[in-house]
Amino acid sequence: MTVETQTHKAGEGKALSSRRVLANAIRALSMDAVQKANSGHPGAPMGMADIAEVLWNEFLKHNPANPKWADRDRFVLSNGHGSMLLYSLLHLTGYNLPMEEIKNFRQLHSKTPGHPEYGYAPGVETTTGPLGQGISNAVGMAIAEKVLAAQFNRDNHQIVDHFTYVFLGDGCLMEGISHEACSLAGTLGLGKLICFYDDNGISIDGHVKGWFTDDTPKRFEAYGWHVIPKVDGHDPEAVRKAIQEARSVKDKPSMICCKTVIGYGAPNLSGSHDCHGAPLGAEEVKATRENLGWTHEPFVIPKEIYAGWDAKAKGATAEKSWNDKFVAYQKAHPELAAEFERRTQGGLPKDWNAKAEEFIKSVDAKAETIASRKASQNALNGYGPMLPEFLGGSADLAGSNLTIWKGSKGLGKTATDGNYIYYGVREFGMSAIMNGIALHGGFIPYGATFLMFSEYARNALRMAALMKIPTLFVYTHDSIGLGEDGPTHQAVEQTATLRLIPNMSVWRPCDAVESAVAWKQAIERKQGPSCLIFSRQNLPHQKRSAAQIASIRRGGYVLSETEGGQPQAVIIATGSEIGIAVEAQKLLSAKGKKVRVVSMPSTDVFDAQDAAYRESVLPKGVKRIAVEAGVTDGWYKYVGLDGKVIGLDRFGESAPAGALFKHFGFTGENVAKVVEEIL
Ligand SMILES: Cc1ncc(C[n+]2csc(CCOP(=O)(O)OP(=O)(O)O)c2C)c(N)n1
Ligand SMILES: [Mg+2]
Repeated sequence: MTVETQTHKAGEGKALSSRRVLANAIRALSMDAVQKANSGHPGAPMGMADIAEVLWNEFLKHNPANPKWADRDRFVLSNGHGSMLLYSLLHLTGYNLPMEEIKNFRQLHSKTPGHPEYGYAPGVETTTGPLGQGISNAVGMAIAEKVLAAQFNRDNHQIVDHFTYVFLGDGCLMEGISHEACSLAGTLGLGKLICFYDDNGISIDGHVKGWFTDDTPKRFEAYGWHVIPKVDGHDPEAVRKAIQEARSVKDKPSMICCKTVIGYGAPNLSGSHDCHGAPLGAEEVKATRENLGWTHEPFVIPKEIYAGWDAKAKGATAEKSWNDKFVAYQKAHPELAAEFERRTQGGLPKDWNAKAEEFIKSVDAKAETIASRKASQNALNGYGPMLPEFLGGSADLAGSNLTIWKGSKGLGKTATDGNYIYYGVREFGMSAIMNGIALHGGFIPYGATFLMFSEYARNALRMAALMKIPTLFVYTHDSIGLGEDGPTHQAVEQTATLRLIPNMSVWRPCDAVESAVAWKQAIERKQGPSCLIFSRQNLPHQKRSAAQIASIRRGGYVLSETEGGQPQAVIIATGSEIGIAVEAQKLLSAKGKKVRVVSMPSTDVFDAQDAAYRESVLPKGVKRIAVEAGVTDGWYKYVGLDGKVIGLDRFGESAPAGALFKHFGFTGENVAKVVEEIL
């Protein structure tokens, strides 16, 4: 098949064919880089090259010299397997991504990993590859833009005003999360979200007609989107018109459905899943060159083609014009402008630390016995007034998660002054949307559900940790302690598995004071996400000295020391089991047994402390017992093989919490008995 027979008139006319040449640069770089790496996905970049050329050369507001410019348009490649499309665009338009990096596609220490990884190449807005999450991140970015605009724009001062563009394929649309995120995007009327569906009829297993026959335009219309169907994705004029139309619709997100040919230009493999995820092969690469009329050697781009792509001057002008706008804004609204800079740079308010410490002291003074979820809400009320960047929410469990604080106001299609998102029953969507909000900047997103349903959201948590972004995941109803709802809702293995995610900080506080500290630590953590895990049931206040309160932030500390002399044993506990550990300590003390209680609300934070500190909390040679109402495996690294773990290596039961704690041995008496056994 020749280019002409594949395409749909697009090659006609001088202007159009020069556009085609620009697009072919993407095709050549993509097929050559995949060929050199001997792995990768040439099909999607070659199929979407013409769409990308129009979007990037005519519409995208960006400055290659400053990929972090606050008001740039966001571009998300949700079909992240097509990474060479993005790398080609970044390279060609003038980002700091030299040809060496393209040549090193998929190699160790390159900036061009197999899938676009946030933090590697400049201009990559989010890590994509796990299908469906990129579009969901983009929904978060569009929400962030909308809310930030409402908070900061003033008459004649539109300093927040950008689009979020997304490329996505059949895979993203098949994934359930795309339903969660796109449904909410419709409800919220995210008019500056513009998506391009790569409707090529192909996914890995072949022609999608055997497994994906949705009427996508109707589906998105039903969500309340503006849908532009049947656009020829190889006709730049059609693509341009569609983009113009999409940009003009301000109250609905747009879905531009582009008919494309996967691997466009490859004479024998285009239109087939064979070019989805494998090098074309030397022969086909050669034939594609001929078919496209691309006469240049691999990784050689002629000057005039670079010139056609170069976005540096245009980008500098665009940013300068924004900078001028910002200077005028600074003059008219100096405080807002300073606040905008603080928010978009991710800094905390000047008096944050002092005021937060005061709040923690006040919580300690109250000495309340309350559920830690209630303590969490109190913390939101304590910190919220200082943090206009809070953008909270819950997946239809606001009243249970207690994530609404006094300053919360629901976000809606027209209620753009909201700071609280009713995510509906969409745990995975919520989590990926929060990641998008965090990536956009200007906000601290937090969102909640029952701890059990962290499972529904799991890969978004992993992505937050991988991207090193500060998303806050709030989980309540943290163990069998939730009682009557029974084993389907009782988290047993979740806390342990969250702790297994690298760079995830996990907190399971034991009372109101620890809850306040956990929130503070999570808010201050900028290099990764945190999970804040709270109880449904009341937890007793623990008495602490000022020094002990100060050590909570070290993740683990001596909460209750034995009276006199060295302890014979250390009980380590977290959350709701701290009260039980302290009871056991008392019972043992009455029998003359010297036992220390260590509270360990965050194992990862404790593990990061220096050896001397860890030794001071858990001295070598002293027997240890861990108590946590969950699976036991993770605790053996602290108690050793001669220690004991009182946990739950089975699912719970439906019964009142008190009865369950007793039934499963979470009582002061039982813990004391086990301690005596090992002494
Ligand atoms: C969540 C998830 N599941 C599976 C995969 C593996 N995978 C990568 S691409 C792909 C097919 C995607 O089809 P489509 O989006 O139509 O891409 P095209 O072949 O058209 O480029 C699959 C199943 C993945 N990356 N993410
Ligand atoms: Mg496809």
